[in-house]
Amino acid sequence: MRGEGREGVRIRKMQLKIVLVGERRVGKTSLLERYLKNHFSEEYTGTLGGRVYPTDLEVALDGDDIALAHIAFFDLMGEHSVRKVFAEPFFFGTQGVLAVCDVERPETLHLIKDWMDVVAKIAGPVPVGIVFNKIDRADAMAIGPEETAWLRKEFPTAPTFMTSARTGQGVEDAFTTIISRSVDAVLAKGRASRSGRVYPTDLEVALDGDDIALAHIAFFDLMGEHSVRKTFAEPFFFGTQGVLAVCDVERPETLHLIKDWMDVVAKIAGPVPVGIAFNKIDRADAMAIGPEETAWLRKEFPTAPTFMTSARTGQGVEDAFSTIISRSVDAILAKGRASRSSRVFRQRILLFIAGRGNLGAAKNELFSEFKAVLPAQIMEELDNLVRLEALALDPSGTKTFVKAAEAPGTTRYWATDRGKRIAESPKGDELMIEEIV
Ligand SMILES: Nc1nc2c(ncn2[C@@H]2O[C@H](COP(=O)(O)OP(=O)(O)OP(=O)(O)O)[C@@H](O)[C@H]2O)c(=O)[nH]1
Ligand SMILES: [Mg+2]
Repeated sequence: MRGEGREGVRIRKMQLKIVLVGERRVGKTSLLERYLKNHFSEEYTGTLGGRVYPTDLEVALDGDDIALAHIAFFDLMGEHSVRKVFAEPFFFGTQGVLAVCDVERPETLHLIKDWMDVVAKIAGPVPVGIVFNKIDRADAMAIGPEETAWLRKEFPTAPTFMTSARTGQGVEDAFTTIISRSVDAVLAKGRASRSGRVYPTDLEVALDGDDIALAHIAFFDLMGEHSVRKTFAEPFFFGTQGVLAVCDVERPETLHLIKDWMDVVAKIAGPVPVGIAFNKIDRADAMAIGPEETAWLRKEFPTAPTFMTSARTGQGVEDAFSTIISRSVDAILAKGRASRSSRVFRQRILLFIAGRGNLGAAKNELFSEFKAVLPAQIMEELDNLVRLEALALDPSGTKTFVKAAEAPGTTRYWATDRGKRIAESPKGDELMIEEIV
């Protein structure tokens, strides 16, 4: 089957945030461990704060189209006080939810509603799946017709799953369903925004020339507490695209401690633009930051712009924010340019292999042909070309898929008829991978 009016496969790349919510001890961490690592532990340690499990998945779409989803599963501690304090950084940008209860404890089902209310308030209406976990203990099953009726009333459209993280039963189904519903929701949103109905404009940023970026920006204001940072580092900083590190001119130690914050952010989000704000400069008489601190700063953060700000008078504030915003936008655009250059590289690989005719080319030969390119990148593009049906692992062009990273070095690739045609007269969009944001 083919997508309407279009020849060939389309690859659509996207990022997804899926959160697991529910009371303590219901089995959120266990379900993730089972799904991602096929592992189960009887022991209960409890999640301290939150963890993020990133994973890459290929999801089949209508026709032959494929979604390449980079999914971050957020596993949060099922603690009400924590949810109350950190709801915004936890749930902002959520695109799918698995709400988990424990069949042995009916109250954990009813409390799902509180979790969902908080998520919906911050992330809006997103796909939800309800998971009844621990069904291996069916003898202790405390969820009957009354609970089921309540559920249908409160969540009329949510699919339900009977799972056991212990035996694995139902786990795959729960995750696959919520992933595919979330992918559909993200694509539907993309279609809506292309048709101009949804306009996520919060800010316009001027770019080089007359271009304008419309940026939907979320500012995260986090508590400056080290114990909190330690416990919640992953859910707080995952996906960060820019940082404004703030110190207090009256307390020089707050400048030095910026380094600890930045180390944690960099570990989780990678290198992102940073700005450093020296705040409270209206109290310049109390200024405790001198040449020594400035020298240290230049050494530790050679490229970071600094700002003298006063939240009280407003001085420098606009400048600090607009600088960090425009640097973050630049960094994102640079990533986009990198993805265009991968398209060019994808084409070069195809040309090379098509040029080999019936001989095809082995993975190892490609590594030595494209020495300047990292093997990981070569393998990624080989996979993309197979997904796009321009290459095949068989001279007859039959579509089978083996990840290049898992195939031996002698594995050979051949150009398919479609691949040969594209190699002869590339039209540009045939090897395109659409990035959905
Ligand atoms: N029998 C059985 N036990 C399970 C199952 N899933 C989890 N458990 C056990 O239940 C306990 C709690 O599991 P966790 O995955 O840590 O629960 P959680 O929801 O992540 O808890 P918090 O992180 O504290 O919010 C552990 O002792 C698990 O071994 C299951 O399907 N069957
Ligand atoms: Mg847990």
